[in-house]
Order: sequence, then structure tokens, then C-alpha cells
Amino acid sequence: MAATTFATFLTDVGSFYIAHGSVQLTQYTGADMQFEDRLAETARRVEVELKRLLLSEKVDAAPAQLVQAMRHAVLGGGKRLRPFLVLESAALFDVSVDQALPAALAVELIHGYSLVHDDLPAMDNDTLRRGQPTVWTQFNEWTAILAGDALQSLAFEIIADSASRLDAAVSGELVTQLSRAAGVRGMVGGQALDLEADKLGQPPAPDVSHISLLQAMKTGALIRFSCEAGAILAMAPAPARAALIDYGRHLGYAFQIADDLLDAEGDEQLVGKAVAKDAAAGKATLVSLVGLDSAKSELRNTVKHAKAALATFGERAETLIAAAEFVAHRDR
Ligand code: GRG
Repeated sequence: MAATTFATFLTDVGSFYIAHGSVQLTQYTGADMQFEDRLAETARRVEVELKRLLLSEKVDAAPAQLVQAMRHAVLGGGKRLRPFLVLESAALFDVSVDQALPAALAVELIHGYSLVHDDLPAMDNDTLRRGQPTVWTQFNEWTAILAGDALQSLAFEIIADSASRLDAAVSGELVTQLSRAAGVRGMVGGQALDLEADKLGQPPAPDVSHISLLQAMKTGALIRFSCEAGAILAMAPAPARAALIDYGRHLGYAFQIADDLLDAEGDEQLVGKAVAKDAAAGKATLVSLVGLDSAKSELRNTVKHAKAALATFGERAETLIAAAEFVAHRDR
């Protein structure tokens, strides 16, 4: 089925699928689909599945405003890059979309929760996210805190609850690695380092290695997990898993440099959130520490390393190679 036809098909069946939850998603059809079409197709699939999840029995006895806030947080926006990486890394080993979906949705739920909490007044105090009011501005602070909490729990529930699709050892390993990536040694720890620097002025003079560590934890860990997930799902041999971890680390770093560049040079309308915040807040980023030109050169180098890590997969990795270019050159 061609990409555009499939898009129309998904839109048409969306409400049926949400209501009945019984339409099977088709597999990717070929390597000829352009990268951005492929990413957009995954975004549509993820949207349909997240809608279904947030109408399912898993939330149906929950307070209505809490569920509305969860829906506001995760539906109707976002590039869905992390689920895309899960599905594409899984595709390297011929793991089906059906098997990879719980991990793909789980990582997007964790990402959604992190954005809701990051936007809170106590953290980044943002009012705009994905071109929409942030959850705390649309609802209130306590609803935003609870919606984030609930999204995080739901993420782990859907992996743990996927016994019909996944081997128990696989779901156990996914839960272990996702919780590590999201927790104190990963995203939450990185956010703590970021807030310490921002609000307490610690360390007093952050250097490149401190910023790189902070970013590898804060944004890199979830991206790295998304790339590793395919190898976990396939129970792939250690060298293949290590190659995906290496790719994921470099991709996460490239993503963050690109994010800093977007903050420094991006267009608020396109990015969908406030820009030029880092400089206004006097925040240390790679761009502020080494300057725009050196940051761009570091980005090119990092993309090169990310691509090189995939050499062992040959042509099968062409979509992940294109993902590295996309991450580096995105405008939103
Ligand atoms: C609150 C525990 C906790 C953690 C927050 C991820 C994060 C940690 C904060 C987000 C702050 C931020 C904007 C970081 C820059 C990188 C980033 C995560 C950008 C948003 O991710 P995209 O571009 O967003 O994938 P979409 O909207 O496409 O999903």
C-alpha cells in the first residue's frame, strides 16, 4: 500500500479502530519510502494507538479531568521520534510492528510525562508546547503533576501487560532498561543536574564535560534506549546490541546539540515552543560554551560517528542512517 493511500486509510479507519481496537496495523511495505514519509506514517500509527490506549479499560475508571490532561499531553503533536527509533531498530531484526508497539508507546508516554513535568512552574515554567498551551496552563499544576505521574505508570504497565506479544524475559529486560533510562541514572538524574545548575548555580562554572554528561542523561538516555529496544526485542547477539547502543548514544548527543542550535537560531512558530530561552537565562549549553561554529562542527562529527556505528547492519540500516541526518538538520 503506498504511503499516501495508507495515510488516508488510517484517517478513515481511525475512529473504527479506536472504538473496536481490532484492526491490525500493516507492516512497513518497503525501503523505497522516503524518510520523512516513513516518520510521518509512524507518527500516525502512534497517534492512533495512543488514542486507543487513552480510551481503553486501562483508564476508563479514572477521573475525567486527569484522563483529559493525559490526552492533552500526548495526543495531537510531536515528531514521535522515539517510537520511530524503537520500530526501526526492531525492523533491523525483522521484529514485527505488533511486537515492538508496546515498547514504542511506552517510551513516548515517558517522553510525554517528562515534557509535562519539565513545563511546570517549578521547573522550566513554560506555557507553550507543540504549539499548544502546556498541560499546567490548560488545566492546573496539580493535574499536570498527576497526569505526568499517571503517564509514567502507564508506560510500564503496557510493557508488563504484553505477555501475549512478548516473551517474559524480553518484557523484563525492556522494563529494566527503560526504568534505568528514565530514572536517577538517566533522564531524572540529568534533569536534577540541569536544575541544580539553573537554580542553584552548581557547578559555578559548568564545562563541556559537565554539560555533555547532563545532556546524555537528560535527553540522551531515552533516545539510546529507543535504539537499543530493537535488539532487546529480537534477543540479538551482544555485538549487534552494542552497535545500537553506540548509535543511540551518538544520536542522543546529536539531538541535543541540534536542540541547542534550534534554541539559538530557530523559529518559534516552527519549533512550537519558546526559543532563545537559554541565552536569556544565561544557561550554559554547548553553544554558549564553544560558540555556534564549533557546536555545528561537533554536530557533524557526532552524526558521522552515529552512522559509523551502524556499519555492521549494512544497507538494512539506511533508515536509521537517514534518522541521524534528520535529527541533526531538523527545524522543529
Ligand atoms: C521532568 C524528569 C523530568 C525530565 C525532563 C526531557 C526533559 C527532561 C526535559 C525537556 C526539556 C527539553 C525541551 C529538552 C530538550 C530536548 C527535548 C527533550 C526536546 C523535546 O523532544 P522532541 O523534539 O519533542 O522529540 P516532540 O514534541 O517532537 O516529541
